[in-house]
Amino acid sequence: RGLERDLAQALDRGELSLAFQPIVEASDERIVGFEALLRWTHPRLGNVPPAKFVPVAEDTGQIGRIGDWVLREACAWAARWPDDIIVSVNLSALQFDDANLPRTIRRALADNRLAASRLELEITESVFLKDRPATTAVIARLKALGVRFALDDFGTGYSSLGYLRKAEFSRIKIDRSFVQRAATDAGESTAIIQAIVSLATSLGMATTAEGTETRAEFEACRALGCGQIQGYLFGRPMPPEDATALVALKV
Ligand code: G
Ligand code: G
Ligand code: MN
Ligand code: NA
Repeated sequence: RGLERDLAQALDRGELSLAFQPIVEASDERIVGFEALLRWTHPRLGNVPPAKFVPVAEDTGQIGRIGDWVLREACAWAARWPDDIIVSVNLSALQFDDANLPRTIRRALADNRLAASRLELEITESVFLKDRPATTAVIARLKALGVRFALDDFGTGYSSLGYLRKAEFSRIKIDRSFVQRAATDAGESTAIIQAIVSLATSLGMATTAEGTETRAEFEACRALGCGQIQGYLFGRPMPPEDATALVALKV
């Protein structure tokens, strides 16, 4: 399709950009980091959502090049933020097929003089679906550098808990489908969030509640022990300059 041909040129034509969404500490609502979210402004179609073009990038083998750019760009922006603000980057499962991934990340950190502890990588359990022995090895190498891993979209996938043991995540990101029902349903979503927080806590992992749009959702998640909160309530994904200004004001 035309989309894959256009995507092949998007990077060189400067059509890709990052948007940063704030992540706040539940206790005091202070910004502690930003999630980097890829954006494509197509010359004719306008904004194409990542849900549409990331799969195309994966199918056509372009995700490696695009993913490397995302990592470098995210680290470059994070280097301008205060030292206690982290950046969270989504990685596709396919990026783990590239043996150079640890080197790319080491370089992105070094070139920007960014401490590894300020980079968090978000992966979904799909990373473990294909049995790639290399994946666990790559994660171990990156963890040894000091990079942290978060398990994204938790609760929506294949619901095998074995990979929690395998990969030693620092954080579980609770999918927004639970968060958004927590304030309204008969208690099922609350019970699920509670179970996830309890599981995370006993495994030594932190939690982030995603997709928090209302004060009621925020209060519910905080009361359930979610340590960090992300969602439109605290900010939509925004241009890098706006995110940077937001944390510069708070120093
Ligand atoms: O920002 P938005 O809600 O439209 O993102 C939709 C999906 O695209 C999310 O699942 C998100 O994880 C994914 N996504 C956003 N940015 C990136 C990226 O840089 N790399 C990868 N692999 N996925 C991304
Ligand atoms: O899969 P992942 O968690 O990476 O996807 C993040 C996506 O969630 C982004 O595309 C972002 O735009 C979206 N998102 C972030 N906060 C909210 C929210 O409060 N409500 C909704 N509906 N989507 C959100
Ligand atoms: Mn994510
Ligand atoms: Na998510």
